[in-house]
Amino acid sequence: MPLFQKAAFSTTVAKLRDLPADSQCEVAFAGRSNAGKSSAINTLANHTRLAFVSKTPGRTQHLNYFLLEPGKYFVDLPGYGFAKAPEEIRSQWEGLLAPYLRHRDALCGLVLIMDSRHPLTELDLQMFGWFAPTGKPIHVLLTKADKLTRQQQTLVFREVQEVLAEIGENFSLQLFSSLQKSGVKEAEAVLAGWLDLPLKDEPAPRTGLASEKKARPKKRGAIGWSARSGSSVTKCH
Ligand SMILES: Nc1nc2c(ncn2[C@@H]2O[C@H](COP(=O)(O)OP(=O)(O)OP(=O)(O)O)[C@@H](O)[C@H]2O)c(=O)[nH]1
Ligand SMILES: [Mg+2]
Repeated sequence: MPLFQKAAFSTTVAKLRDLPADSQCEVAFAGRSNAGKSSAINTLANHTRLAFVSKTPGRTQHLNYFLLEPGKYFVDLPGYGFAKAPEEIRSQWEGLLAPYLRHRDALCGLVLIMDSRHPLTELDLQMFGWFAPTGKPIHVLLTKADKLTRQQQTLVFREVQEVLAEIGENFSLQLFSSLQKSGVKEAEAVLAGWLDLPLKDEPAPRTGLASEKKARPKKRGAIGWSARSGSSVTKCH
């Protein structure tokens, strides 16, 4: 059974004061609007319509909480980069997202979703720069990998890997496809570490994606790629 199969919708949060008080450890999914955040949550939960997926960008407007185990959650965040009135964006960031990302103690790591065809947008880089000071880990999913050839996958993996290595240490990276359900085991292994959940089917099998075979940097973790040397992983307590 997939690790997050029991995920169930819990609550939608529009105001900081409504954040679940019982959360000990939560993983948030951030990224550009339409990048595939909600789809990735559905794929990890092995569920077709747990998180709301839409062809219209900007549909996830609040923080949607999905309960994994008592006290442990996935959080689907509103996407950035969708053309809205600037004051709307500012108030959403200042009022909800910025304080959430910076100060939420229960947040144990960020999954940053990037469309593998359009990675590292200016807003993605801003997000890295902005979240990195928290010292918490970021795991990048280069999603919609099904839209790329193997060669393109390898190239984009390397390109993003190089940029992340320059930015900092607390990053890891992998290719992912919600359509093909590829990269699930790799993501599970990283998130299980953050959430302190036991992995059921070890070891994680190879995804067969090009990055696994060709892009092996010197400092490589057990799965995917991690910019952090050594094996320390943030866990919730
Ligand atoms: N081919 C392909 N399409 C995908 C994949 N992941 C998501 N999509 C499609 O991309 C579109 C946006 O997906 P969502 O999961 O709603 O994206 P989101 O990041 O949650 O978007 P917002 O909530 O608007 O910020 C939908 O049409 C999905 O079907 C993928 O891995 N492969
Ligand atoms: Mg969404």
